[in-house]
Amino acid sequence: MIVVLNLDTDLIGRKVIFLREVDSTNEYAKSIAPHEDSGTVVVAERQHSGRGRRGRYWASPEGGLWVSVILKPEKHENLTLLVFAAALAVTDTLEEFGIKGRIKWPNDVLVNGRKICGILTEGRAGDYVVVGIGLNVNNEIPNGLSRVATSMSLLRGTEVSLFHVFRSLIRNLEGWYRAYVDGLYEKILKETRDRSAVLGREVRVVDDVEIVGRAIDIDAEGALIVQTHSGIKRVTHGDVSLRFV
Ligand code: BT5
Repeated sequence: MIVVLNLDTDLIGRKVIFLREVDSTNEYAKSIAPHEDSGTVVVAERQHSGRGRRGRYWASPEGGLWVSVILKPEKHENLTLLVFAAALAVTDTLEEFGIKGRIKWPNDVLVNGRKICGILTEGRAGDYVVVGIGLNVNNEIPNGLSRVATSMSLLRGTEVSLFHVFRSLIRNLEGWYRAYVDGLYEKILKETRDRSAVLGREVRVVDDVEIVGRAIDIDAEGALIVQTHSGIKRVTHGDVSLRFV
């Protein structure tokens, strides 16, 4: 069954497609993106094949917020900043529920060092971008992840209204997306640095080669600057994984 509801928002969420169950809201959003307006939101109660980066699994049982937003910015430059804009919207929403989230470059939001949200941005250059956001709200955290993940209800000690979280997230996404479209890159970068879980910490960046050092900055393009024994390295947002040392 598909329920379509229209919210009174200017851009994001003007149209919301609500699904009880889907493989992945990102896959669904990509399949309809060419024919949808910018701002259409796909949200599902459950995903049976929720995905992280590099085909990794994203646990998506009922009770969490599994959302994908179709965006059609005129300029597709610097999508890393769009990921940051989404992460900022998530931290704003957490704040509204009394939870302090920190952004783990490039695409996670952590609370007390545990992952509460992951963001997966995909798209077709010049055409559309799908920003997928998985936020643990009232859902159970699978056993295998209980030491590394958390949820809003675990942190608050009580269930929270999924609809209120959703509405807040859509509003905040709209605000930060406008900042992105208006080219307020410095604002996005400053807030991302201020809310970073990474800057000043010893990190290990795992890619084709491994980089170990202290994360010292996020540059204008959104790359992470790491001070290593052999000099300064610049790590761009790709499929890298970042661990704390
Ligand atoms: C991410 O990937 O963090 C991006 C996750 C994006 C999920 C959203 S939900 C809506 C939309 N539709 C989709 O199909 N995806 C998007 P990555 O950085 O690769 O992290 C994946 C890793 O996070 C896994 O290998 C697990 O270790 C961990 N993980 C899986 N499920 C989790 C959960 N519910 N909460 C916290 N951590 C989780």
